[in-house]
Amino acid sequence: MQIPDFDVAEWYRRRTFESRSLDLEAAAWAKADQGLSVSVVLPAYNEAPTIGDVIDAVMSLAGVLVDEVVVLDGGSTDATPEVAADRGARVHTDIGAFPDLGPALGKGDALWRSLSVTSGDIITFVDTDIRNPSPIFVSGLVAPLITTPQIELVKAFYDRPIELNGTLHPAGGGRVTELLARPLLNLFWPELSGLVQPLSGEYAGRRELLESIPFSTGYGVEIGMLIDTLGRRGADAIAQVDIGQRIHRNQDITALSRMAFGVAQAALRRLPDAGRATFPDLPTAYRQFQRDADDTVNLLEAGQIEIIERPPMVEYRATAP
Ligand SMILES: Nc1nc2c(ncn2[C@@H]2O[C@H](COP(=O)(O)OP(=O)(O)O)[C@@H](O)[C@H]2O)c(=O)[nH]1
Ligand SMILES: [Mg+2]
Repeated sequence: MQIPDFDVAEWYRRRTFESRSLDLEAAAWAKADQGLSVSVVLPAYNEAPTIGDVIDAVMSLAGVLVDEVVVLDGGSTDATPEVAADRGARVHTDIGAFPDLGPALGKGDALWRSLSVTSGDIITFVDTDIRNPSPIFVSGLVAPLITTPQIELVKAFYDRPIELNGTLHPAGGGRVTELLARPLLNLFWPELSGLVQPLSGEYAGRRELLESIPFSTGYGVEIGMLIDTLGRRGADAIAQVDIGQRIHRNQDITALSRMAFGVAQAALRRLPDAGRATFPDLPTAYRQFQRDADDTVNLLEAGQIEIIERPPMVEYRATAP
């Protein structure tokens, strides 16, 4: 099967929202009208310095856009569970959620287990190492789900500054995203090439969707979820929201290398099922984004990056005029 032609720019226009232009009040009314409940799941492994403020930001929406806040703790050895409980979150350990399965196999397994200890119709996942948390990380993600029935999964995107020697540099973060995930998606799943941050840890989905797809363990969970949602529900079921900026812990290159290996496994394993394991004509269009001075993010015209194969020199010499 060929890689399908897909109008990325058209999807981007229809399915990209700016958090500042969402009507959160209307979303809160619509949520009450439809009787929808929202769970927030916070995966955490040794996040005591940051998890308290993340919970406070989420809790500010309690009773309005949020009904339940649950921390999935991966066996932290610091004060993460105590801080979390103190700020009003319900704390589960990943092993407590499924004792028969033993300790969770990384982040994706923790998120999968969270489905069994939450009850919301909509589940929002938020990383707990965020240093600039804000309620918009939750409200901005659930609003499009509440107001648009066709949308089933909403991903956050943002600038990811990187901290080098104590100084923040804009847009230097997201190395696994830029060097692995987006190139892979542009090659094999161009329908997902309009996602600015496909690996973002902040996203909301409908329980019905999340319970019907597999979860990759570890750091493969986000790319696997996108590919499976695309396969089962189509590109229009996926949307993204600009949250502005996110600052979190930047991992060192050896940790990112392991992360990239997991992300690659989750993506490549899905090629045969997606019918994309044979590829006579790989796409050459590559999508990139630019944040303007007025802070809107734009999808740029696709650039063409075509790699051609020069024949072995002995063959070339033999046939060259
Ligand atoms: N429960 C649980 N949470 C985890 C595990 N590994 C990472 N996390 C959490 O998942 C979130 C994302 O992990 P992080 O290491 O920051 O990944 P990155 O943001 O992609 O660099 C953070 O809130 C972590 O605390 C795990 O094995 N179990
Ligand atoms: Mg992080």
